[in-house]
Order: sequence, then structure tokens, then C-alpha cells
Amino acid sequence: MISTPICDILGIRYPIFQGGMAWISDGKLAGAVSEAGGLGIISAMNANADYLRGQIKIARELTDKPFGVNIMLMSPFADEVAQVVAEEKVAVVTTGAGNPSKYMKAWIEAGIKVIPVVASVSLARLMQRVGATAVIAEGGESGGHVGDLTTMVLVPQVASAVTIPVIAAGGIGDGRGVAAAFMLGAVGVQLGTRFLVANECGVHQNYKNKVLKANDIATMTTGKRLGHPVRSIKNPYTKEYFRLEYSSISDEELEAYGRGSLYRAAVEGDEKTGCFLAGQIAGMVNREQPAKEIIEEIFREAEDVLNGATKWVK
Ligand code: TUI
Repeated sequence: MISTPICDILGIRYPIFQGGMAWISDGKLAGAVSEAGGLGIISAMNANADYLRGQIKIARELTDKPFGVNIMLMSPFADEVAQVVAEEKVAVVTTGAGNPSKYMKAWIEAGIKVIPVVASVSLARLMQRVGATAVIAEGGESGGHVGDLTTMVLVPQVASAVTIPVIAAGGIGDGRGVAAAFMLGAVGVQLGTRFLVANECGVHQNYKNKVLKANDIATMTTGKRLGHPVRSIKNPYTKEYFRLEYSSISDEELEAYGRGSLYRAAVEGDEKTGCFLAGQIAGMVNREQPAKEIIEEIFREAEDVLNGATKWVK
């Protein structure tokens, strides 16, 4: 059975995190993943304190096991949700899309294990210095907000630069990816897109269908001009956004065009004006499954690979 230091540190059975996906990862999905032995993570996204308290309550009704909350640092409510996780004494906080240093002291004093997402070695080093329990090194194969480096080059460089555990994310969709992450120096993985089609995931069915139908080249990144590149499934919205990005419209107009597009995809399932964030592994996802089955299948595959199922080594 695969068990790594992060399993002991967090008290989880499998070293697998379910990524905190905005408008997607709610208390129901996080509760199911944690109950199945992984680390479920609620996304605090752009919502306020009341929303987050409600989702934490839902997760606690589904499981006694630890779960996490992801704080998207660009959210206008980041300060207030940062306080909620401390008050609620959530087991784990992950952060994304920024530098969480200003919250670290309060979270650590509340006994929270803080595991920031990093897209560079320098931020990983800083996070270790300010008391992070571990870091998630996320490559640009992931869905949503992406950094420049790929998982293949980011994970080993972060693993060499810090002594705290490293979780690999971006481009991992099955047991082969998990085994590869271990080879690169990670002690765990975070998967988003694969959990998006979990039965317990309440995202709009059109969103799930888009991921199920996607092939290897179905995603693209947009948003570089405003400094926040985002990976999503190509559709009329992303193609128009890409065109506008290289046109003469102002930054304000471009931002206005993007506003609400993830809500329209995840909640309304709007295929024309929605932005369907997904990682490059969308091409590997072809059926809906319960979260428990996803986790168990991935770790069976990873064990097979690690036990020498790779046909090249004699
Ligand atoms: O955060 C994510 N993925 C996300 S956030 C999101 S919501 C959003 N909507 C519109 C625009 C932007 C975001 C959708 N998907 N993943 C974690 C992640 N964090 N990936 C990359 C980073 C990252 C990048 C740069 C973390 C820190 C960083 O630099 C911090 C600094 O200031 O040094």
C-alpha cells in the first residue's frame, strides 16, 4: 500500500488532494473525497464568509476525517475567509494565485497546517521560511490560473530547494502520473480535473460533458495580457477572449468581458459565454465515477507502475 510522510502528517490514508476548484469544489465534494481517504478541499473562491461557513458545515456532516479549504488570494473576500478558517480550525489551508505570507502567523497559531500552491522555486523557499507544512508545486498543465513552468521541471527543482514535503499538481490524471510525481521527488499529488467528473461533484452537467468529450489538445490559455493566464477548454468564449486580447480594446473592457464567465460555465452550463477551466489531462477523463472509486483506481494503477509494470526496466 502506498503511504508517504504526508499521510502521517495530515492523518489521511492516500496521499491525494482534490484541488480547490472555484464554483466547483464545495463541501459535498470535499467531504466525499476526505471520507474516501484523500484530502478533500473546499474552494473559498470569490465567495464570502457565510458561504464558506456553510460549506465547512456540509463537509463536517459528511466526514470526521480532515479536509482543507483553498483560499484564492486574488479574491476580494480573501481577508474575511482567511479569518473564517482560523475560527473554524480547519485542518488544512491551501492557497493559490499569490503569496499568503501575511496570513501565515494567524493560521499557524490556530493550529492549521498551511500548504500553499507555488509555481516557482523562490516562492517555495519563502513558504518554507514562513512556516508552511508542505508546498504544492503546480505546473502549467493544470486548469485555471497557471504559472509558466511545467510539472516535469517545477517539481524536481522545488523538491531539491526545500526540506518540507512537496505535493505535485498539474497534468496528473491517473496512476501513471502519480508514480511519475513520486519519481520527481513529490510525496503526494493534487488532482482537480479528474475529480470534476466525480459523481459527488455538483458542477453543471454541461461542464462534465465538456471534460468527458475533451481530447489532448482541447485546452488553451488566455489572459496573459492582464497578467493572469488561465487554462480552459476551447469554445466560442475563449476564442473571442483570445482575439480581444490581441486587439486594441482597453484592459478594463477586457476584464469586463471575462467577468462572471466561470460562474456561467460551472453553475449555468452556458457553452457559449462560459469559461470551462480544465487541465490538459481532460483528454484522459472519459467517465463519471464516485470519488472513492477514482482514488482507489488511481492508487491501484500507481502501485502497478511502481511494482515494475513499466516494461522497459529488466
Ligand atoms: O489558483 C490556482 N488556480 C486557479 S485560481 C482561479 S480563479 C481566477 N480567476 C481569474 C483569474 C485568475 C484566477 C482559477 N484557477 N492555482 C494555484 C496556482 N497558484 N497556480 C499558480 C499559482 C501561483 C502563481 C503565482 C502562485 C503564486 C504566484 O506568485 C505569487 C507571488 O506573488 O509571488
